[in-house]
Amino acid sequence: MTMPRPGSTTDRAALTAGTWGLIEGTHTAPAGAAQALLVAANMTGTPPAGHQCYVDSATIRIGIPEVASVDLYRRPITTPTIAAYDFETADMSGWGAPHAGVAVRTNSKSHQGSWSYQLTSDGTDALGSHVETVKILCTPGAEYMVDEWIAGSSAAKDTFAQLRFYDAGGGFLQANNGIGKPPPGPGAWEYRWAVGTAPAGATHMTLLAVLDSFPTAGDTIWVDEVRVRLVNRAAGVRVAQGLPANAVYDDWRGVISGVPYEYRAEVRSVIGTTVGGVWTP
Ligand SMILES: [Ca+2]
Repeated sequence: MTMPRPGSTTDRAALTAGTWGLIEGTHTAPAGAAQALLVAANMTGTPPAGHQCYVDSATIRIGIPEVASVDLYRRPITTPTIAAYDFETADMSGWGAPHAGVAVRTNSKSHQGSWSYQLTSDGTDALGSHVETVKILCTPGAEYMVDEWIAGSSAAKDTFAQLRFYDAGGGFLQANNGIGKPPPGPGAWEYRWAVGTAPAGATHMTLLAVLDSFPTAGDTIWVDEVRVRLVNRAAGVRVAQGLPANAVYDDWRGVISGVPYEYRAEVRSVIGTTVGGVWTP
């Protein structure tokens, strides 16, 4: 018998004979740890002679590290919001018919406030189910950004934001997809965005939330905080550096200047990686 090494943790599952099963776990290296060892296959329960197990795709990777410090950036709001949808009122006139599914406003789940927009796929289109706004005026050559929060019932189905552009006759011209990926877990919210330049002849655009990856009947997404505006590439100025996690910062210039500002946080982890936050008024 091999004794567990200091700090070792076991993730186990009883598997059905002849079928593959995913076994995974998340663990924090204890103080003083310098190395990690992945024991990919360990049959327990005193297996009889000849008992076999197979291992494939054994990986070990760094999870989400602890926050070390936060920098705060500020910039003037030079591209105001053109349209925004939070679903807090019963007015759904900004949305058209859903595609390959049924969509309802719901207070069973929300990212902002109490309400969101829920799309349940009917599984009739392998290319995806989506909800789409009504057409919004746009200017050819202008660069737009839609951003939104999407939750998905399945951690195996991609979701993404999309911009679509139409001509004066309502004809479809172009679609711009954001990055598609599954939610971080079943029912968990994640930020999605898409950027696109309105092509020549475009007079209108729509904003979409798409459920991809061959949705089947019953697959569900929830959408909240959908907004669109012109792209602003200004990096802003850093107004605070090295804040601890969950810090509160009073930006006096922002208060007294009268200029409408927006802010974003840039988070540095204990292992030196950085991730930038969303610009928020
Ligand atoms: Ca909401």
